[in-house]
Amino acid sequence: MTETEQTWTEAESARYRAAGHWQGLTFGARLRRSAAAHGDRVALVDGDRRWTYADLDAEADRVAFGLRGLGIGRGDRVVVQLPNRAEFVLVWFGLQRVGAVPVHAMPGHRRREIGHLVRVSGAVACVVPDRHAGFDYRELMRSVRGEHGRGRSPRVVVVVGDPGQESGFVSFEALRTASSPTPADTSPDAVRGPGTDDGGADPADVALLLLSGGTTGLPKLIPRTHDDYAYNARACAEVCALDERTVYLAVLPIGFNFTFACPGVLGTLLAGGTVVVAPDPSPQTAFALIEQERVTLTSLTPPLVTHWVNEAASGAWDLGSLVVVQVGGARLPEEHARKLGPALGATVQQVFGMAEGLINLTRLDDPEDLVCATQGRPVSPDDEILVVGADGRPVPDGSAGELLTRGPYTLRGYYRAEEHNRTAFTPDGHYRTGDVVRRLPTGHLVVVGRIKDQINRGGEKIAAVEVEEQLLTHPAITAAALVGVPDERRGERTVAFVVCDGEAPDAREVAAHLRERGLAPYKAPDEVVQVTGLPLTAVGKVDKSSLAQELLRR
Ligand code: J2J
Repeated sequence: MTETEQTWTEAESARYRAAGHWQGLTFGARLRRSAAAHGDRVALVDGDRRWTYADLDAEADRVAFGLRGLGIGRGDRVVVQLPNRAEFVLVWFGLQRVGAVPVHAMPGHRRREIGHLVRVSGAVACVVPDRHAGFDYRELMRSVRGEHGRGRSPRVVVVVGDPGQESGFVSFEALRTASSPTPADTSPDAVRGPGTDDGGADPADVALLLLSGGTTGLPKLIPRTHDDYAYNARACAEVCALDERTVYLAVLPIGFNFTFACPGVLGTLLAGGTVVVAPDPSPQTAFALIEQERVTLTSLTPPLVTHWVNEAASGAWDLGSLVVVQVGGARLPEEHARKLGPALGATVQQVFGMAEGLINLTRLDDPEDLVCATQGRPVSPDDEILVVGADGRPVPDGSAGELLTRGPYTLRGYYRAEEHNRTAFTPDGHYRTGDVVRRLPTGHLVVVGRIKDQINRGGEKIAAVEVEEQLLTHPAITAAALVGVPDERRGERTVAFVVCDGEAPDAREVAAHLRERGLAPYKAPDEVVQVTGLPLTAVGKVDKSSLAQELLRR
C-alpha cells in the first residue's frame, strides 16, 4: 500500500495470506476470471438493460480504453458520484481495469463534501450524472472546479447523460465508444500482457476510498485494498451462502459499503450471481423488481422496514423468491425485526458494519432471539474484538463498553490523516469504533450506545461538529450544539440548540443557509431550538445529554 502510512504489519499480512483471506488478486483480474468462469450468465440488470459477465468484462475494457485516453491510470483517484444505475458498476470496473482508485461519494453530497473529497484525495476526475432527483450535478461540478481556481481540479468530469458545453466535461457514452479497442486488440493474446487486467495494480494497493461517517469537522477517507476488500465481500458472501443462483437487489445507495460489499454487489459478482439495481428504495419499485427478476437477497436500513412490511401486507406482490433480507446501518428495533421475516417470507439478517472494516452478521441458522435482539457477530475468525471500559481495560462479557477492533479487512489508518489517526487507533492498531456494545457468550454483539459525537439518522451518519461549525457561520448564531434525539421513524433526528443575537432563524432558514454553504441537505437540522446558553459538563464540554433530556421533558 503506497498511499497510507499506517498499514498492517508484515507478520499480520503474512498470516492473512496464509489463512487464504488475502488471495493476491486485483479486482480487474477478478473480473477477467469471472468472465472466463461465468461468461454467459447475467451479471447486471438495470431496467431492461442486461450485461452478462462477458459483456461486463468487455465493457470494463472499453471504459478503461477511454480512461487511458484521458490520461487516467494506475493510482489516480476518481470521485464517483452516481445514483443506482448500472453505470456505477461499469465505471467502477473500468477504473479497476486501469488501476485507478474510485472514491465513493453519495448522491446527496454537495459542494462542501465533494470539494473536500477532491482536495483530500487529489482526484484527477469526477464521474456524475447530468441530473438526478431534480438536481443538476454539472452545476455542482462547475462550482467545485470554480472553488479550486485556475488549476480547474478535477481536470476531467465524466457525465452520464448530457455533458453540456463546459470544457473538461465529457460524456460517459463518448468515453466508452470513442475508439473502442478493435476485436484484435481484445483477443486474449493481445490483451493479456502485464497490467492489461488492472493497469499493473498490486493486490496490496488501495483499490478504493470509502467515506467515513465522521466525527470531526470534515469526513475522513478510508483506504481499502484489493486484498482486504475482496475478503470483506467474500466473507460476507460465505455467511449469506451466495452462489450463482443469487440475485441481489441494490436498494440502498450503491456506493454505500453495505450495498456494495457486505456481500452486496461485489459479493454477488464474485459468486457468479446477478445484481439488479433499484432506481429508488420504495417498496413498490423494489417489489416489482423482486417479482420480475426473482430476487433472492436484498439489504435495507431500519426506516425502510416499516414501509416494506406495510406494503407486503397488501398481499399484492409475489415475494416468494426472497430468501434473505439484511437490515443494518442503524439499530433495528426488536419488534420490527420480529415482524419483518413473516411479512416478507424471508430470513432476516441483522448487519452491524462500518466502512472502516468490521462487519457483524447474524447467521442464517441463528435462533430467532439472537436474530431479533442482537446485531450479529464478526464475519471473520480473524476479526479481533475488544470491549473496553473508560480505563481502556476489557470489561467482562455481558457488560457494556467501547468496541475496539482490528483484523484482515479493518483499516489501520485513515487516508492522509496522520493527526486524526493518532487518536482513532490504539497504539497496537485497534480501531476505536466509538460504538458501545455488549458481547454475549455466543460472540454476538448488541449495540447499546455510542460515545462518538455522531448522529445516526436512520443510517445516515452526521458528524455533529461538522454541522455545528457551519451553523456558526449564520450571522445570528453565536453558539450551537447539534444533538440526536429519539425518533419513531428514523431512530434519531437532529436538533440544533442555538444561542442567538436576537431572534433565532427557524429550521427552514437554517436549512437554506446550510444549503448555501454547500452542505448535503440531509445534514440540515430537523429542528432548531433557541436557548440562552449551552450547559457545560464538569470538564467544560457542551453537555449534550442534558440538552437532549431537557428537550424530552418539554
Ligand atoms: C446499530 N448501529 C449500527 C446496526 C451500523 C453494513 C452495515 C452498515 C454499515 C454502516 C456498513 C448498525 N446497529 N446494525 O458500512 O457495510 C452504526 C455504528 C457504526 C456506524 C458505521 C456496512 N450498523 N451502525 O452503517 O460507515 O455506529 O457503515 O460504527 O456508514 O454505523 O457507519 P457506516
